[in-house]
Amino acid sequence: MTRFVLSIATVFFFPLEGSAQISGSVALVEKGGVVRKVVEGALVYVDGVEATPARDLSARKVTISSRDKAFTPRVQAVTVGESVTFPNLDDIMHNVFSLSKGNRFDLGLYKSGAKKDFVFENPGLVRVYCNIHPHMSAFVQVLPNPYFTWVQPDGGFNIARVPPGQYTLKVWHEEAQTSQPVVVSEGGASGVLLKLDVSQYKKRSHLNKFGKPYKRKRGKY
Ligand SMILES: [Cu+2]
Repeated sequence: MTRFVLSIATVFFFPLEGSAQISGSVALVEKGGVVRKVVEGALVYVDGVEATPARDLSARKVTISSRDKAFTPRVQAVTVGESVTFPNLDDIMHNVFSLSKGNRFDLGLYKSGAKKDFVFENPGLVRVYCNIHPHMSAFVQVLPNPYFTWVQPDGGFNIARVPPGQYTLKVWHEEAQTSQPVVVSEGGASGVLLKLDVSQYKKRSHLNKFGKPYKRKRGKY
């Protein structure tokens, strides 16, 4: 009987997922040690959590639109098995594709107003491009668990309901990435500072969906 009462108490009063949070800030350090004033497109996530997901992400819709010959937003994060919808909001055709290992796809050429989905089945960074417009690029981070968050413009971040444990905290930004160990106690982990050296970043070019260089037509795209 005692055991029964205890197990009921465990279920109702001590939820399986953690109530601890990881909070801190991210600094993007440019040439000369200057810290960028506004942080945009930085993702912080916890690697190594094996507990039941604390957040049900199944109802949310993740979208990357093609608008004004650009992907918007340019960076998204999903958990393994989630899909992203790619609507074409332009008056011209686009062809969204990726050659990234584990999540290769080609949505084909589609017109204004149409949209297509892709389910991301493997963890990792996915580079998304358009086969018509070489300057269009986006990123999808496919993560094994839902313990991630976007960094606020002022650099602050907060990942809620993390189960206590020892993990690796990672931060990804298009221009730099880093990771460091984090110990999450019952009281969480606060004041975590992640510094990214973005001074060495160089924009990279890419090939089309056939693995060939893009062909410029009449000097325009
Ligand atoms: Cu395009």
